[in-house]
Amino acid sequence: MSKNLVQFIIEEQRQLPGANGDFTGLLSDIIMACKQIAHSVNKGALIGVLGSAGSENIQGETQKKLDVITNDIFIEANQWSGHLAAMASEEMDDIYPIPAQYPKGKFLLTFDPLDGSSNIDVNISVGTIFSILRCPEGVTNPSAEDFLQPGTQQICAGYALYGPSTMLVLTTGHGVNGFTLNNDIGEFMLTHPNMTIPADTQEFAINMSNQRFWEAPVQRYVDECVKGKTPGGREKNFNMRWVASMVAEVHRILIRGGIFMYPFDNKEVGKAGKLRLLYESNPMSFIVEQAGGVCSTGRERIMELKPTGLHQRVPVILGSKNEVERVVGYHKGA
Ligand code: AHM
Ligand code: MG
Repeated sequence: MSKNLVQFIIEEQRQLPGANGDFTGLLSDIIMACKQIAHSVNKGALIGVLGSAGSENIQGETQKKLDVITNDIFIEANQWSGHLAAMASEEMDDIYPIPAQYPKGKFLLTFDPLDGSSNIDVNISVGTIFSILRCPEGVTNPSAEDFLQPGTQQICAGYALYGPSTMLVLTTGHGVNGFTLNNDIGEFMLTHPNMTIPADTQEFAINMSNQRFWEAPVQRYVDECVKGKTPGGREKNFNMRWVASMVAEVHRILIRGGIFMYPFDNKEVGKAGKLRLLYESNPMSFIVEQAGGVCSTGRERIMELKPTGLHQRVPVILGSKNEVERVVGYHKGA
């Protein structure tokens, strides 16, 4: 029988010098939160969780009921056990310090509790993204500043995908492994060991309705993909997908390769793209790089960016190495 996720993490932790059960404990809480979210997402209209919450988050986006519910689930599951010093989420303006009645731990957690939530009312895949950082040495009451660490400092990143089956995909910096939720026994089982992204691909993902707002290098790349062998001058023809759920797009790329872009655009002044660095782009970059892919803004490696704000947005170009490097090359030449 294959391993379950907790067994896998315990075995991985045994390899790390000086590690204690803290990290395994934290991951168990995150796993529990993802199972609860899977349950709510799966029951949908039966338990009245679809539709708008009638509120807005700090990004000015209308929150769905499930955005709020899943944020609460993540907080409830992770605040009590003494592993965390604070949390930050797409759905909260400021950081969430661990309340005084609970012990404080040495980790910081960032998350997007329901990524792709515009899909929820139409019953299309959504996900949860999370990233674990160390709380800086000597800090017991972290501030937002303490979260502004480059992605290279992440010690773990993962996502849960609520699709036809529920999956959890994880890296601690030793490759990427995928687990499928067996609902009969309530455990995530290792089903996709050592996930790797092929270096070449014939599939691209981008929201084409933003085309007029892109910069010249992305215009050129997508134009060539669309035109393929003739008249595009590429050695192959391309296929396109857009799920509008980054978790689903990254998962597809981990399974069969591809390139995903939410690039710089000039749609709204002061918003460089759409995806947020700390709880979307960095964790996905950690996973994709660990699977052999590449992640860039077009100009810089995403994980080397020094964050400037909790909800900072960055352009994202990620996936199969040879295609991402081609787009980066077009930026250099521009
Ligand atoms: P969200 O976290 O508010 O759901 O937004 C992030 C999502 C990504 O999952 C997806 O790639 C992108 O937004 C889709 O954006 P668009 O609707 O502009 O195509
Ligand atoms: Mg999101």
